Amino acid sequence: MSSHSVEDIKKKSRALRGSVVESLANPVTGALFEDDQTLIKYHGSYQQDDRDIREERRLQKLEPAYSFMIRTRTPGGVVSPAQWLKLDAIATTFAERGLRITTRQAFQFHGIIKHELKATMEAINASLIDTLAACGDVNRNVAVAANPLQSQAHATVFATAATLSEQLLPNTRAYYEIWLGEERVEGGEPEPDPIYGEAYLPRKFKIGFAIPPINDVDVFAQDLGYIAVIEIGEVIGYNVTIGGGMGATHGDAETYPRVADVIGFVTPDQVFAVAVAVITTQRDWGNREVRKRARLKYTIDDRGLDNFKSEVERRAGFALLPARPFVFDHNGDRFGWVEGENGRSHLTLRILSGRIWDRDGLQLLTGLREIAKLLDSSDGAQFRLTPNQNLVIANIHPALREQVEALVAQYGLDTYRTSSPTRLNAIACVALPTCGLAMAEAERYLPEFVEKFEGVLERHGLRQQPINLRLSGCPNGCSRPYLGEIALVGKAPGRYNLMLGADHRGERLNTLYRENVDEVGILGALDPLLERYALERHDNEYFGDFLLRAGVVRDRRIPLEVAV
Ligand code: SRM
Ligand code: SF4
Repeated sequence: MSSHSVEDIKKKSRALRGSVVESLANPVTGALFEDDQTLIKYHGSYQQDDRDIREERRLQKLEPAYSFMIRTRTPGGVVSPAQWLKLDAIATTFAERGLRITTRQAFQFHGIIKHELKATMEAINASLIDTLAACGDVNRNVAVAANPLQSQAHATVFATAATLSEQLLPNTRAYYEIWLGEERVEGGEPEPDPIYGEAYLPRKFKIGFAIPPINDVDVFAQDLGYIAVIEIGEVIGYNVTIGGGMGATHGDAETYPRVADVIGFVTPDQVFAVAVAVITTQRDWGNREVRKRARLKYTIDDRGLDNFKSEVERRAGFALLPARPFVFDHNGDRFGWVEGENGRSHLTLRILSGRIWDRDGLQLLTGLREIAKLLDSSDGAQFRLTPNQNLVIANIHPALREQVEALVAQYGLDTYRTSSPTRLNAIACVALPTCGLAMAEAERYLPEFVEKFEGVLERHGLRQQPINLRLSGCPNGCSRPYLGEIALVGKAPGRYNLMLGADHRGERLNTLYRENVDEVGILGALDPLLERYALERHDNEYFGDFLLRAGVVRDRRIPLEVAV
């Protein structure tokens, strides 16, 4: 869809109302009217169809099997056990594919049919979680380091992020009217929106808070990032990053992934002002003519980083201080039990591709339900989604630890104990069958690919070496593949671009190594490189860093065209 039409739809929408109510009431089709398909994103939902049966239905002259995906706005991915139980019940009642943890710490429900959309939205809101602005050209779910180690810092950073998420919501009542039956003031004008205006942002906008030394949020992939600076256990402020982003289009050098730039330091009380300054500058300067060039990263490259930063400082009304030193050591998760500073235990579980369901011999949904029931009455216990699609059960009272451990073992939730490090941190986006943009499999292919890849690692004595592996079904990059030491980016069914050589800290992009290759081609390309790595690597040298040192890839920290 061209920028023009999306821009028109937004402006004419009367603050995101459009004709969603009429679309929902239309009994003739399982779809919404076209413009409402755009607007519903701002309410946290996407219209999709089951691509596995698209062709079959076409031949039968049936409309596609339309259904809806709903995404929650859950800053930092934190919910209580009681909320977990409600979300589980919603997934069981209305959705088809269980609960899905996303790479931005949201829950997704897939396969909800149109006439149950309102009931599902009501049920989500009844759990005190909403879906407003989870998608669309607005600030999305705010990601926060899931870090279970520094409990105090996490609590502070989480609170800041949750407040910011609230402050940056669009100022419309449309959501409450359409889904929750709020009465519209008769003849009322659409609410003015001081941050977004009537056309919202040119494109989606993403914020992440990192707590070094773990870069689990991939802060350099965010439009706006805050890197917590902690002194003697206190968060004294944040280094600010701008202009990260992953999305690209095959064969279009105008689009590319980009790592963010660090532009300075702010104190905690300046977090909101700097966010509003960055967002409104992007609102006013961003490209509304060419949608593919509308992300903040392109605005910065087109207008110049220094220029953009000066405008942000002008709008914020203060100058950013010089950035403070920071060090990241990795962008994955830390699995198993850790003791928090708060006397509580935290357990990080591996959830393959974030998919939680009872299927294929798994009982993940049931197991986590039992754990949630156990923790429901324990004060402070939390379920925390990680940006790597995993799950932290946080703040477990010492008296309950053994029972949690027993349930984890009973329901097979302890795969973190036996999985190879590469399998543990591998990420795959959803892709087929629900994603309308997928060109190849990702989530459904990950287990098979990892197994074969582990075989290659084994042959070279590298099974215990953590290698950061990411699969995306298309170049949009929802698994942040361009920050993977190894990434497969979907090109066509069974075929991928093989990208290599990012670092382990999420600071350096990878490079295209083989184009449009199948599994044999991928494993065949990796085999000799892993052989060399096994023989030639320095102590503690990661695979991506080795590939750079060995000249197999080049440093793409400065954005270049995606070499396709
Ligand atoms: Fe994404 C579009 C899934 C994180 C970049 N993404 C989509 C859609 C909605 C497809 C569509 O537009 O029709 C996918 C729905 C699939 C499905 O069936 O569920 C989808 N994106 C996801 C999730 C669920 C992947 C996952 O497996 O976890 C993640 C949901 C995050 C959330 O909770 O909000 C998800 N998407 C990301 C990320 C990673 C991140 O944000 O940290 C990126 C790369 C970072 C970035 O934005 O630059 C990402 N998604 C995209 C893009 C490319 C944007 C661009 O700048 O070009 C699209 C396509 C678009 O917007 O046109 C996209
Ligand atoms: Fe879909 Fe592409 Fe995102 Fe994967 S990367 S979920 S295939 S849009």
